[in-house]
Amino acid sequence: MTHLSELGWTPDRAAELPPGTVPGRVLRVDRGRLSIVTADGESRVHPAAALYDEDGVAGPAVGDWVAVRGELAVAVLTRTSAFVRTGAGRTSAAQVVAANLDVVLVVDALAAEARVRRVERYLAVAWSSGATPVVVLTKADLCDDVAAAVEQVAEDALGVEVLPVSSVTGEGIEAVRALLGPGRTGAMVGPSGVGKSSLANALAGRPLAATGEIRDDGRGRHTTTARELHLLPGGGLLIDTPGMRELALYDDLDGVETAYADVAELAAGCRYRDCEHRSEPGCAVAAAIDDGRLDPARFMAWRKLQAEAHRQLLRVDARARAQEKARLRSFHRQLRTQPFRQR
Ligand SMILES: Nc1nc2c(ncn2[C@@H]2O[C@H](COP(=O)(O)OP(=O)(O)OP(=O)(O)O)[C@@H](O)[C@H]2O)c(=O)[nH]1
Ligand SMILES: [Mg+2]
Ligand SMILES: [Zn+2]
Repeated sequence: MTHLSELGWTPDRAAELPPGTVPGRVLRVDRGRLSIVTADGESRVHPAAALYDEDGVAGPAVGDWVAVRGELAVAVLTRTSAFVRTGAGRTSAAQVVAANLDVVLVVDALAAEARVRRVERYLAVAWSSGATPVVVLTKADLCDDVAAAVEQVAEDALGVEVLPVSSVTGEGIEAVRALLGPGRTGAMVGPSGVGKSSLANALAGRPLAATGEIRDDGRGRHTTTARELHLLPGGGLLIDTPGMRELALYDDLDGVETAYADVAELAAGCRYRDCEHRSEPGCAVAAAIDDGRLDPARFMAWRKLQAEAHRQLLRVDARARAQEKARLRSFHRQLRTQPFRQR
């Protein structure tokens, strides 16, 4: 018998359970079958067809709580957070990568190039998940100057914890474990080959997941092929995901405004319609940051997503794109030099 709280269950979810059902947490989704864990242990169930919607985001995802009756999952309980990957084009649907997370571990390797830019994109999506993002920089054993690399990333990921780790030497593993106390759920997201599964194994102290070399021919082989929730010995829950080659961000401003409705609402209260929320008088966003109602890191993420959405809209217009690039450069320069008022 597993205590439900050990699976991350919170009593307030009980009100949503239809009569005659028990709660189960989704460990894995395979071709329409769900591997779940309930108080009685692990089993496989079928999801009721009614659980799926056109967008595909309502259907059960790894980390979801489902209401189970016999061998059928009859409802997906309201998510308290979700890491959602939006489609690359206008037509492709959004996808729930992992649900009901306390923390999103944005994983990248200290050995890789272009780290900051990559981490930035993942962080932007992580911020809209509703869970707390943390950056985990792996392969510290391969990096000559870990402190400098951490500092560089931390500068861009304002307000977000940045943890260097090595699954080989064990450096930093305890700090990650500390984020995943009993009943707390984390999901690892990041490119293929950065060491997500290796980190899962290091945290578990035993091989949970297959790991592998990535090929250098650019074709890229993904070692992990399915998202899966693992129960860690210390009581935490960890979702391992296959590397994402390309993390498409919102390609429309509406998506950004929906994910960041709180910031958008604040911005609507600024004195000037075209307020850039820098130092304009009557800026409601700056006021909210000052008195602690808005996390400055969330504000920064919103800004970056907005810039990204703009860029996506302009992708067919080369000239506009060049102009946009110049604007973005100065925008990022400003972000770095802006004397940010920390709480
Ligand atoms: N030196 C060193 N190598 C590591 C470390 N962590 C992982 N690796 C190596 O990096 C390679 C990829 O590791 P994986 O854990 O499979 O990477 P992944 O992020 O799970 O990759 P996908 O499943 O494809 O998304 C393997 O050869 C690992 O041995 C580390 O901390 N140090
Ligand atoms: Mg993997
Ligand atoms: Zn403003």
